[in-house]
Amino acid sequence: MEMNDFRLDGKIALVTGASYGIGFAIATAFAKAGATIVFNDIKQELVDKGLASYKELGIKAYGFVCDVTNEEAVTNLVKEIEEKIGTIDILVNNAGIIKRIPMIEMSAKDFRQVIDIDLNGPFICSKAVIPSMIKKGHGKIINICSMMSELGRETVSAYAAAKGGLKMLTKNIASEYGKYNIQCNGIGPGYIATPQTAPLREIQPDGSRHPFDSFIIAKTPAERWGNAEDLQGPAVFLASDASNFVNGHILYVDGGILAYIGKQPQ
Ligand code: NAP
Ligand code: GCO
Repeated sequence: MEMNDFRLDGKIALVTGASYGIGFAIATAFAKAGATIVFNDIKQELVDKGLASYKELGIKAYGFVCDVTNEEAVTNLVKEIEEKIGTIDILVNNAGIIKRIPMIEMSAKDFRQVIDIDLNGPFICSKAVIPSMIKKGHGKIINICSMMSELGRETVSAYAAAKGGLKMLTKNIASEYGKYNIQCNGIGPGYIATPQTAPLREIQPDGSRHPFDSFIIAKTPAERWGNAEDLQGPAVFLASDASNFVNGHILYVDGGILAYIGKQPQ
């Protein structure tokens, strides 16, 4: 093994939904490791915001407006990237939403929207990039799963179903395309402080921590929420040649929460 195996020089990475949050952190780490960054978001103003944020870090990124649930738009995006920038070596299926609604109060429409973005989106994007990866003789797909790929909790039925499905889609892509030197793995973040989890960390009217915030601290051996930067090293590893024999694996980056029964209430 050479330490260069952990580098991404000369690689083109598409990170979906990467104007900010976890996707942005992963993309910036890829850029620092030498990759060319391409990202998409669903609104032009978000893409512009993302481009400005990357530029502030000295990163020349390429941004596109594209909804990951729109197969024609994704196919055209991949074609445009291949024509203008080059073949995609690394795909990170990061774009995702969550709706926190008690299941029996959730409309089928809301349930379907979460499944569409969080599970169909990764299917559509992976299907679009794999043919060129096969031609090129290598490829890396990283699916951003979740603790909810393993555990349930109240109000997140659609999200858990999607992320559980994404875990198995990861294993299936690994199984079906491993022979073409394509590795497909997942990253399962724990509770990460991003806009998506902001409602769970809101300071209460009396100035106290949100009950869920305190709950997560008690359930996490690291006794803290994760931050998006905690995911950067694992993502670079799974995107690099250093992980060429790692396939179908979900790497949980959760501060130990999945291993821990939780702190005894005082
Ligand atoms: P976030 O802050 O909500 O960012 C999600 C990004 O995806 C946003 O830029 C969003 O754009 C974009 N997006 C949403 N729907 C899209 C679509 N149809 N097509 C393209 N882009 C779309 O979320 P995050 O916390 O960074 O999470 C990123 C990923 O990590 C998600 O898959 C999430 O499920 C997963 N995850 C998060 C945590 C956590 O604790 N934060 C833990 C485990 C896993 P808009 O702003 O327009 O919606
Ligand atoms: C929630 C949170 C979680 C995190 C993450 C945990 O409401 O429980 O949003 O789902 O986003 O997925 O790994």
